[in-house]
Amino acid sequence: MNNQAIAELLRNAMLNRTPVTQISKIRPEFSLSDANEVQEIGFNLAQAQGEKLAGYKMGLTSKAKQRDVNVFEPIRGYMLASTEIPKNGIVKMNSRIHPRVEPEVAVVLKEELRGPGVTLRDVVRSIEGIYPALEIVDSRYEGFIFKLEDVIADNTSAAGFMVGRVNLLPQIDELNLMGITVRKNGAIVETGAPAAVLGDPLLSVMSLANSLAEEAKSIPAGLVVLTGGITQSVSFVKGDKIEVEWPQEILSFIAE
Ligand code: 0L1
Ligand code: MG
Repeated sequence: MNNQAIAELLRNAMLNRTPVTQISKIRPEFSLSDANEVQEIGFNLAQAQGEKLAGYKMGLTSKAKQRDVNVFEPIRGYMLASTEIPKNGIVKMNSRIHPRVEPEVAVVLKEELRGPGVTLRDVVRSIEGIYPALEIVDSRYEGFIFKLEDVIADNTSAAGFMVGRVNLLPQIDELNLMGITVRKNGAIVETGAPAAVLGDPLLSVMSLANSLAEEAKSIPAGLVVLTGGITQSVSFVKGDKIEVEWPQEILSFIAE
């Protein structure tokens, strides 16, 4: 199976809610460079079907997330505009396989960041807003099991995102130690703080800009950047209510 066919397989798995065997099992020689190519082809397929780029994401930037899926390197992917969930909205289960939710910090830039050589100071200077957010991940692989190459090819399991409306930029110095809880049906199931993300989620934005530069890409102003799950992700099923609580704002949804 070539990279084009793999990208089509993964896109169809998402559209048809049918998980597939890990690519690394079908093609043992499948490399990181193949995986990045499949992710790119997958984006082009989505775009050809009318999808729009809403932003970029970093994944596996916290120890909790790395242990969660047994993959120990940060990865990057993209988010499609059609997957944005309105704040306190409904998450439709009929387009999902085995979704999980994770609390994140989202960053929006007021000016483009183009690497290589982007520093943390460059990031801070370029920020328009820092927002409470959550991401829904939904691996297209059977059993939610994959290797590094598999999950990159599968666009880092990206399946949805919600961004809050309170801009935390004025509190940038306190961001790392803000306490966050995730509740499922009222019970606290995860707690954490943004420092779990590389020590500072803004470092995740820096890494993203420098990593995109390897493909002559930048982070444009106005797009959403998800910096990576702060805690382990939390699975949910139809009927569950999820709430991600920050000191300033609660993001919630009901799975229907
Ligand atoms: O933080 C992340 O968004 C990680 C995504 C890839 C692993 C997963 O599916 O949980
Ligand atoms: Mg994530």
